[in-house]
Amino acid sequence: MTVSRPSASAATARELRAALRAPGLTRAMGAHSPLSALLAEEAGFDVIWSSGLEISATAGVPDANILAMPDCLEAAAALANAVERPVLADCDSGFGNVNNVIHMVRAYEARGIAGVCIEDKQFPKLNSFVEGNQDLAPLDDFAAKIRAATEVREELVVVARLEALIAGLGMDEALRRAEVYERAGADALLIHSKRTDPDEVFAFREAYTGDLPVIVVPTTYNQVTVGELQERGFAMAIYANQALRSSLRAMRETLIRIMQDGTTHHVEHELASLKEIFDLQRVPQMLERQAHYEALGRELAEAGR
Ligand code: SPV
Ligand code: MG
Repeated sequence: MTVSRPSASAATARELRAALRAPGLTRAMGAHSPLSALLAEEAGFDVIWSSGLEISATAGVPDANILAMPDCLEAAAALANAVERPVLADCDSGFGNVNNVIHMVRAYEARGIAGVCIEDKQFPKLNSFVEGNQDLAPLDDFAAKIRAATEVREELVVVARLEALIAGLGMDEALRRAEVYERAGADALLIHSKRTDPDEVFAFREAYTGDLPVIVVPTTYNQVTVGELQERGFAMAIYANQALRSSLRAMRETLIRIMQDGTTHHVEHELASLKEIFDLQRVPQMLERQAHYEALGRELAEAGR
């Protein structure tokens, strides 16, 4: 998509760390492709969330560790290569045990990712909104992963994601784990909830007395506003899958119309123009570069005559 840039991991990791500590709410948008990451950046989101759900769905498989670490890494690295903003990568439960986490942290950092988020579920994990096994990893196992991740990284931000509320284990378990993950060295906590109101995450934020920035994913409690989250003291909101869901609906409806109508004429006005695609692909810049180097080439050839 864009010309490949050298790894920007250290700079974007510092940017992400600062954003998590800055006053005000940092907004992250889920992406699954460089194109969707570019759109998120263009819309003004501060951080790109490399979403396991979106990447799996785009590959046509469940979000259940069906894709392996290298698949997720390639997808996240492609986002990081396309945008300036930091990429925070969803790394599920770390793709295995502490050894997998160590390998993962080094690999992600080497590919220009700013931060990784590891959740305290068992491997293989299942998407938090799917009914099924949401069992947590033993506390010591996950604390070990967080400690190892923070000891082997250079600058990479390490987010510890708490799934106690998703697993139905209650607030005390979430708070107990939060305290341990903080002691283990996490840079931030992500508290996940599948409730349709934000009361549970508000209660967590109020009861958590530690020093780490707290991140939320307001998918099901989508009535919550940036102002409310900011007021409650959250550091970041991740809008994890809205872009994919919006494009899915649009694609499905367009395809059905084309099939029904026997022409694309009636949907044409609803579609993005080819120019919009060319602009996102940076075609004008490519042609400009080409003209520049072709002119230089002619000059060099002239001088050699
Ligand atoms: C993802 O985007 O893959 C996430 C968020 O992990 S959620 O789908 O809410 O679990
Ligand atoms: Mg995920």
